[in-house]
Amino acid sequence: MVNVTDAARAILARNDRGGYTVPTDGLYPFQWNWDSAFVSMGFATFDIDRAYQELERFIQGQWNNGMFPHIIFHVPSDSYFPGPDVWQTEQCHSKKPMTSGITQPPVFGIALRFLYEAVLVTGRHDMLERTHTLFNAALRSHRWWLKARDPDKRGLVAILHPWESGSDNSPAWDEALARVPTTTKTEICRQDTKHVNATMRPRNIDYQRFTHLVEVYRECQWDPIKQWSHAPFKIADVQMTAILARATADLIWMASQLNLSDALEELFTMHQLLINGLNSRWNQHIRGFVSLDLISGKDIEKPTQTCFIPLIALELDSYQRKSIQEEIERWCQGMVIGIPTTAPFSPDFESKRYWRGPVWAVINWLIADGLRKNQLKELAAIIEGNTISVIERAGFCEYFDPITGEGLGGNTFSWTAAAYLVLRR
Ligand code: 9WN
Repeated sequence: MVNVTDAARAILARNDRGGYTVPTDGLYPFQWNWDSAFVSMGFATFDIDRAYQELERFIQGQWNNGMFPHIIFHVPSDSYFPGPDVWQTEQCHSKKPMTSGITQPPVFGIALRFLYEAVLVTGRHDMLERTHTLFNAALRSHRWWLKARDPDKRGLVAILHPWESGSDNSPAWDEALARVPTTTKTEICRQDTKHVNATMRPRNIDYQRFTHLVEVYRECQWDPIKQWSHAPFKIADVQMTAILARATADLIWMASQLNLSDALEELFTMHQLLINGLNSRWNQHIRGFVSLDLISGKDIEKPTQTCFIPLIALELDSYQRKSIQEEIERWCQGMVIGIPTTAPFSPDFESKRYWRGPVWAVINWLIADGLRKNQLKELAAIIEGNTISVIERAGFCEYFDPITGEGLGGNTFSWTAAAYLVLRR
């Protein structure tokens, strides 16, 4: 019988393109932002040099203004839409690899701490300079987040495109996305549905709106101030904010390890702002945290995994803890595997369609981590155990049907392999 840990390492080796890892062969032929951060943690369980390399290749795509783009197009490929010809971001990152024009969840800072902890265990002293370089890139990117995506200092950072959330077609974005026109100047040549059954992917109308948004921001020449004022889609996202807050806490830890007292003060201020912002988003009815639509001014009361992600950054009070525990248990009732990304009792739930119900290993990883941080260790262990066993049964798939446990989307997925390696330790 093949050892599953070896199989997970083999997935990472197979998706290695020379220092960076593609999410999976064919469907996603480039380096993705939050995928790479998770993948680096997977590598750190057995090859710390390669783990560092993953982040080092990633920061090659950092923009002059500090933004970490969501895709780095290291080498051309025509198996993905939209490619660099659609984004047209050359002026933002002179002499660097081509990139997309939007960002993704800042898991980078969380990964950097994870990697540096592994370095400390090995007692290696030759990684300091590399660590400093990565830390500085992370700090610049956090500054970009606050400046570009929270100009009103609410303590909540906004997404301007559903792709930025990483949960592209989540029901959480439905109402806001419905206001975005479906007209596009670009010819939409979807490649994803050549790799994966269309019923497991976003719909064509979603792609029209996704592409329309890209065109709006391209016309703003990717200038953050212009984008902010022209954005037809603008959501203060609690998932994004929570990841940024947690990553900021991890950078605080890094700064104290590295004796960077100047950075510490700035990071503390950033962290407090984000924690206050997140705390203000507790919603009694949903029994979780909710995002805010900055265009309609409305709370987004959709039961999606987003509501639980703030656990990774916050210390909940006992009432919130109990509510979230009960809610997660309720969502998992009758499921072969939890946690569904949309509550199964919601009319929006679709067990096979991408972010509208399927279980994602990295989301379980984050939520389990948040549960542990909040002393809900038993529930965390159940979720981790279920994630490990579904991967052992169904393979390293992109996501899983919570009702049947079937593996869906792309297979041989890098971040699913990384999740396995980290959760199985
Ligand atoms: C758009 C790579 C990425 C993940 C996202 C996931 C999916 C891309 C797509 O794949 O998004 O960025 O084309 O569908 O939604 O979370 O980072 O794995």
